[in-house]
Amino acid sequence: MQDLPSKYLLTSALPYANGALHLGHFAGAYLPGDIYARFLRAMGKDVVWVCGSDEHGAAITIRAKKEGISPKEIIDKYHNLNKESFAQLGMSFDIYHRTSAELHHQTAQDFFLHMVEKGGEFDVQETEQYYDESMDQFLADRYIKGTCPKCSYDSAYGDQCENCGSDLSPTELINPVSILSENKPVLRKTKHWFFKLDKHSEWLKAYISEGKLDGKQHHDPQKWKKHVKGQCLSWLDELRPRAITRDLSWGIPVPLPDAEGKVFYVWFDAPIGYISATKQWATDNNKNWEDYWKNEDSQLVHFIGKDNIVFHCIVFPAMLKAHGDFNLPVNVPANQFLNFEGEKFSKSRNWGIEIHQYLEDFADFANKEDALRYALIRIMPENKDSDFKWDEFVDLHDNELVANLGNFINRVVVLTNKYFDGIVPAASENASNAISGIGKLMEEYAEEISNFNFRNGVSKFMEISSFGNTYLQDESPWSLYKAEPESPVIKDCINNCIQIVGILASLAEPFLPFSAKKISALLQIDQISIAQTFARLKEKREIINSGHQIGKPELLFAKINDPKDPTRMNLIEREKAKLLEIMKSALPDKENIKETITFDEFTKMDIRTAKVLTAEKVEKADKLLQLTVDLGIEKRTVVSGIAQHYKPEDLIGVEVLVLANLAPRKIRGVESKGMILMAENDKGELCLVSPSKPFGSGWVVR
Ligand code: B3M
Ligand code: ZN
Repeated sequence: MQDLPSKYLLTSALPYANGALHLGHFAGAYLPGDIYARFLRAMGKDVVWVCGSDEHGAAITIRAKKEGISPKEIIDKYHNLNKESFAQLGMSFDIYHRTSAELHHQTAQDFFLHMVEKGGEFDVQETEQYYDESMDQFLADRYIKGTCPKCSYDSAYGDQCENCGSDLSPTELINPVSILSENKPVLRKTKHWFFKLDKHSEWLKAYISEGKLDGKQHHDPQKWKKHVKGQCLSWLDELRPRAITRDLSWGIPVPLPDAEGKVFYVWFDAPIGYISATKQWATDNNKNWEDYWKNEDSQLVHFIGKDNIVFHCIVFPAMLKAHGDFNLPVNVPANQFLNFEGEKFSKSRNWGIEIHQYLEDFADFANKEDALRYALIRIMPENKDSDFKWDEFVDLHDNELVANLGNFINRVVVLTNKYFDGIVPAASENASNAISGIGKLMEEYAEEISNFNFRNGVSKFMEISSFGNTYLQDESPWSLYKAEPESPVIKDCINNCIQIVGILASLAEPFLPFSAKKISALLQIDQISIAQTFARLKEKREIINSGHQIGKPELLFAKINDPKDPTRMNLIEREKAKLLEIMKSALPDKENIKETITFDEFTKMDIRTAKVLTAEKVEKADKLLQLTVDLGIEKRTVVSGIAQHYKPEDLIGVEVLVLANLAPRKIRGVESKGMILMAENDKGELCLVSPSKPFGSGWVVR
């Protein structure tokens, strides 16, 4: 493995303090940061990992209005809740700061003023902005909802469409309404500071695509995830000046005489929060924050979810460069999204589980922290979206953590106690050759983690445990023990196994810190750093010395699905039952069940399989697509109201079901002959009904 740099500044996205975090957030930006921070520290590196609450922005004031309390009450509540849940799951932040802190306000204002003094970075422009006359205030982008001009989704926000992910400005919305009053807002003139992002596009291109900065190689662009680079590159051609001020009362005041009543846009001050958090940490620990932000040897890495890529790879780097003297990120290993039991996490539908809820529901489950960490690492959405399922959570825990890792460690501890009263037997010379294969696995483990491939890293870790299990099984010291209890072969085997357990205790730290502690306690050793483990292996020294007394056998983990003790499985069943209730409550009510029809009535419908040949939008109709379908017997034109749910290009070649004998109708001037069958859920989403395997056109459905 390549030598790693020695100094790091790591950041994880500052969560908005307006709500609790769910498993998707946790797997996206925090667990990966923790794995990396713990790994680097255990490799002997100088690491500062900062995080904290993002306490400005319209989302917080909206929440406060809804709950009828002050923004301050909201941020205090969620700052504490999130901080506490993180601590319980072992997030090893060096500081969990908050952007309402005085130090942060000062830092953000100074940062801005320095940019103003340098000159050339801002344009002050008078623009027209939406104003809610009934509430007597300008509307932040988040306070305006309307129809997305790109995908026609009808609840897009003024800054972003959550359906198609497009970045919007409020005036682009079709039929905008104020969230505060539900009234139609009017346009009024106001003045704002625009950061001239477009001016930075040339060097940003070199930085993103080639990893070059100021003509020098800054980082290896090959090490950036494809989806991160892809998203950045698609942005770089369209950079425009961005307003970084807002007419709001909640936020950091813009410190200029002609900016009264204005605050910074939350995305201007939030990333500066990484800097203020580092400053606070440095003050608390007698360190110099600039060593981490300005020293060329310090590596800046941002852990985030994919919805924050643009801000961390383009906007914030441009701010840092415009300010001058700051390091830019060497990598932004953003994750994609985690879904929950096949669907997006949804607060309004109560779909998903928040981390504090998990901790409460599973309070009596001894291994709840590492069980969750393990499952989330194994399915981490590193390069594409993934899905959390309770059944898989149980499988990963029982079949891997318990059956592989727990089982191996338990067997070794039991045998050492049984054969040697718990004292590690001395091995003969060269005995360790039998397990030398582990060195390679360890190298691969470290390589994968340093490249942010945590799924692969944890698999390598489990391979070491499998290696141990196989080795122990192959040696089967119990067969020899009956005939020859003093045999050196048994001593070699047990010594080797103890070394492997020692390695596992050390290497578990980034992924399973709670188990790492427990295993070390079982071995009666102080936790050994990963760097130490590598060093001892290289010097051919034992990880755990012969003659050392280990502890008595004690089960590390218990299976969740244990017929003899259903307590843990009951917890899972309870979670699944909750979901079932949510699904049931979303189904159309019984009154909507239609009256009984006869079989003859049913057979009047001529339903057939068909293939979509062409699809295009119908002019001036948001919801309609005009399709040509191959019905086997003939080709037909059908107009279908699915434009908000399917892109035309995604429909080509799809097999669908068509009600072929529906009387033709003219829709928007187009004659539609037949109807495409679809299912509709409680959110009004439409889904095509298709044959479950490629089936061909024209076959009758009955
Ligand atoms: N609070 C957005 C989010 O939680 C934002 C991140 C700020 S990181 C500087 O998605
Ligand atoms: Zn959209």
